[in-house]
Amino acid sequence: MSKIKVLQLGPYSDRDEKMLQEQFHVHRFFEIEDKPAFLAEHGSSIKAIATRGDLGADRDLIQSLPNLELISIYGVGFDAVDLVAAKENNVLVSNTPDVLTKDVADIAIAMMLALGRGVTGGQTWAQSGDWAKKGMFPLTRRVHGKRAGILGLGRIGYEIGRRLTGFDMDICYSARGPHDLKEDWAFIGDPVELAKNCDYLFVALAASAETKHIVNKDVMDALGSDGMIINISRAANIDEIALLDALEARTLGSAALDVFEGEPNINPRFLNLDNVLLQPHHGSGTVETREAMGDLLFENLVAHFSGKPIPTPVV
Ligand code: 8YV
Repeated sequence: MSKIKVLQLGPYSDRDEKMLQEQFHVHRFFEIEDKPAFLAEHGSSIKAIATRGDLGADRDLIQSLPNLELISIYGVGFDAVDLVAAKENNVLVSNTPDVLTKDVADIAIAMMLALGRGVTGGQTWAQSGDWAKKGMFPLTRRVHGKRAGILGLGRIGYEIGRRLTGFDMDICYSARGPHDLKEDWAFIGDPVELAKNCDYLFVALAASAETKHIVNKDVMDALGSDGMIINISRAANIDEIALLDALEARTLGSAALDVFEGEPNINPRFLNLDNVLLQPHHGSGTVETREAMGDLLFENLVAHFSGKPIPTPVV
């Protein structure tokens, strides 16, 4: 029997690509120069898309594949997939939840500590000879015992909170409503009020049209000149221009960011700031988690084309 045809939208690890290619006829769409010509010739034979959280799949692409059955996302975020177009065209969508939760929470904590305690600046101080020339590294701000706000208490937000309790932090969170928690974390529904009540604001919301720029100038002003924003979710959750303005004017203390508008090309204004920590969208980027994500991407494809329910559908 001929292999099912899958349109692959971006690179994966060698391991994952080999696994996909053994089972499916994979078209590496990102390497094809004349995409419209390819779609005109092969579009009707494609049954599945293999994409990533950052790449998604838009309406035009979905509509140019009339026999598409499944979009399998390597990533938990499905904001870049046009779910309405998928539904209209009876296309299933799967993602890779849970397997990456703890790694993303880990990097959020690492970013808070690294920026808060000047870890990268400290390394430059030691390596550049400034230590010998100038003496002690400038003092930083304490992390433990401070107040943390978590905007979006989903799986990742919750794991961030669990880790923060180890730093004796007072924790508050925003969500659609209060969660039934065993922890004594305070629910503060309004993002501006949340920001007023914390020193470190973690942005851990699943992005949607509803959450676009939820972190706006008012939230930044409420956080203030000693406050820090840590974003491991999606760039669209923050008004990035307002963020740059606030960081430059120092009305906001600092920001640690794993995600950017237009990534991987980031706004050059970020490059001149000393109150930021910039990471290349790698919250889920450990060998262990990326293997688990690759396995889930593959398992969803295999299940569907074996006539079974997909293990991790996007609801
Ligand atoms: C990316 C992510 O998918 O899970 C998500 O939604 O954004 C990430 O895990 C990953 O970086 C691969 O692009």
